[in-house]
Amino acid sequence: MKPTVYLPFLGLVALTACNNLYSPSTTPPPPPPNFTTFRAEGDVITVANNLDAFRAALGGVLNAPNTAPAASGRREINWDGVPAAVTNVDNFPATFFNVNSKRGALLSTPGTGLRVDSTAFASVTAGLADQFKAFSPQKLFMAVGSNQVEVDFKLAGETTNGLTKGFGVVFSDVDRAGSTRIEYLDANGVRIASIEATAQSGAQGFSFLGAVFDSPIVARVLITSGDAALSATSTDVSTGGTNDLVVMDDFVYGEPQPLPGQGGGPVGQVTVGNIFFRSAHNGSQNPAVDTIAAGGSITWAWNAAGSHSIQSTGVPDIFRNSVVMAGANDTYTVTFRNPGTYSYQCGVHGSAMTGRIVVQ
Ligand SMILES: [Cu+2]
Repeated sequence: MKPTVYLPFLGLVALTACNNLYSPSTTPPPPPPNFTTFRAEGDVITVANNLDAFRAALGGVLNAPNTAPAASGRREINWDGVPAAVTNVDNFPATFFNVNSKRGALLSTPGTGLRVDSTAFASVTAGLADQFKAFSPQKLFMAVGSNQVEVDFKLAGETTNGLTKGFGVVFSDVDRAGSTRIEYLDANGVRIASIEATAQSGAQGFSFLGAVFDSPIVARVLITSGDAALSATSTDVSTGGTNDLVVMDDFVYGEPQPLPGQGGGPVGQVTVGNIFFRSAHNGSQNPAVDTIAAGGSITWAWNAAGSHSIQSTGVPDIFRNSVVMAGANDTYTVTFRNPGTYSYQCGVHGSAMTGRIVVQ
């Protein structure tokens, strides 16, 4: 299926030109960002083709779990590697995919929990045994006590907020157009897109839904998966119930990037704040992770008054410590001649304030 490109501001521009609704001195609001919607429904092959086009639009490669934040590429979650101890239970950890398996996605729900299920949710109620199929066998995902899940993006494995270029989900058993949608919010919480899945067709019943923007601007997505939560008495509209029950399989999204102002600075600059070290170059924070060439320097610059120091932890390599400084404009510079990995912390705040320098 060909992606549909939306240019939502064009209609308003045309209207303004025809009717002169606005005086010339009025500053128009910024146009909503352009995005490309990817949508497909049907069997595995149809949906996989659309998903591949979505991956290509994100660009780059699949970045493996637990690898450091990357400048490009994507992350994926298919639920299948989730340990047995947190499968088929109603309290799947919301932080699992940025702490246990670092992929930059924090989950939450207005419901009572999250569930990764290996029985296609027959473990919730036997009546669902034939309802849902797995796109990537065999585990599926759903909120508990709600049909909504939120995903907040972080730099992979870090606490720093991240922005993704696009996000998509493979849904199982969308029977009703409009029951299932993804809303995209920017870093200010402004909703910049809302797209709906089309109803599935055929025996396998998969729907893919995703959007790719021109640049990384999505801080959060809200997923509405069907009309209702699953429960022990759930019946889908396809078997005489009143609600369209829908669950989720694969999540695919662009590698989360630093927010503007939290990265993009020169190589080797580290911001010292209260209480964090943050790479001015890539936005990583606690730990601030910077890579420089042998012979290059790191300069730490205080961005506010506050007592901190640069203390080498000697793991595995050691460099010279600073004294404790407290001025808003204090700086400290070290030149690294030998390749290695140099971890450090604040001598005042210890492990609450950390960084790492990779010298190549
Ligand atoms: Cu400190």
